[in-house]
Amino acid sequence: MRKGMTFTRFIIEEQRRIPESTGEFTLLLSAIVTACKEISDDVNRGQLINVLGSAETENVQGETQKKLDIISNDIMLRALEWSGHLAGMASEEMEEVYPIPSKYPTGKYLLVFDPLDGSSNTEVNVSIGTIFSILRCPENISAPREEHFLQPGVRQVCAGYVLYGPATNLVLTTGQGVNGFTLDQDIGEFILTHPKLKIPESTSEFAINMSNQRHWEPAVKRYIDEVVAGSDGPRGRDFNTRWVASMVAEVHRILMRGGIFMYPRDNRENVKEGRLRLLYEANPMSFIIEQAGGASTTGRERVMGVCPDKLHQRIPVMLGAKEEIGRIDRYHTEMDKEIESESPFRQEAN
Ligand code: AFP
Repeated sequence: MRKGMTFTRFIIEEQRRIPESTGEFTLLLSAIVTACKEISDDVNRGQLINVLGSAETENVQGETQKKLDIISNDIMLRALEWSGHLAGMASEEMEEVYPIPSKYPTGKYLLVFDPLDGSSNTEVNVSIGTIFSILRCPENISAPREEHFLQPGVRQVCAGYVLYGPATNLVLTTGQGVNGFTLDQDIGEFILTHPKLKIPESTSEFAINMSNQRHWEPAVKRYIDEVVAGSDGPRGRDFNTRWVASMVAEVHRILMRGGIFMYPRDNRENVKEGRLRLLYEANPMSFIIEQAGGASTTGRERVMGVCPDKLHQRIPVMLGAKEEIGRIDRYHTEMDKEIESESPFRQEAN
């Protein structure tokens, strides 16, 4: 007899707590998880089934797609389009909203996803993952367009990711805390292994791509200079750094042992608005982090408060331990005040 509750039992018990629930959401989650098991299997067998390497195509962001990006996207679409629970889907890998084919019934939810985040890591056998977010389709809309997906993160019904690493983990929130599951390959079921995940408020571990240092804004430079100075600097203690270049792996590490993750905006042309995608990466991860007791910011506002103005919008995101995120926010506020006080208009007014 195996220990731990299966994912199937977990979601059915959660559904029973809400007497008016129709079961539609439970079935949708179950279909998403089935799709991720299929992706997990392809990722695992990678080289053996010839799915690694570049597909020699570009996605809407102008990034070269990996074969596995396209395969994973296709698995998500095929596993979910027939379910009857969705009114539409949007993916990081597709330029436009994916309508539910007319031969299938539609439902009341919208699904947005990044089918394979961190896919630049596929050839080196480093952890990658699928990120998803479920929104409600606005009332009386059966064929949603882009504008119907442009909802702030606070309106997410559910967010989750599946990490394909040494083990396959599913992490999920519906706004009632965060729970983590591990795939038992022998029985093909996720088992609840990390109930009620919580992030420590303080940390001495940070993740940022240091090679972008010269492009950062002064507030980020100041924060990183101070933590790198360690016990010789104003923070008076040593910090440790990690960078996997796979947001799913970074967020998972933060949920397991604390820390912060930063991908700030910088002055490179393609990173002026930020590097990560609001709908597919920043919002779902922010929902999970906040529900685990952490915080998530652009440096100037709460990520989940931002109202998206386009499907593939990018955004700065810094998330994790509350105390450090609070400090990063403060450094941005102080920087903006300083810039404002140096403005010639302000000096004239004085
Ligand atoms: P890919 O999916 O193209 O590998 O991008 C991964 C990602 O969106 C995120 O998961 C990483 O944190 C970040 O980009 C890595 O970006 P850099 O390559 O600029 O470090």
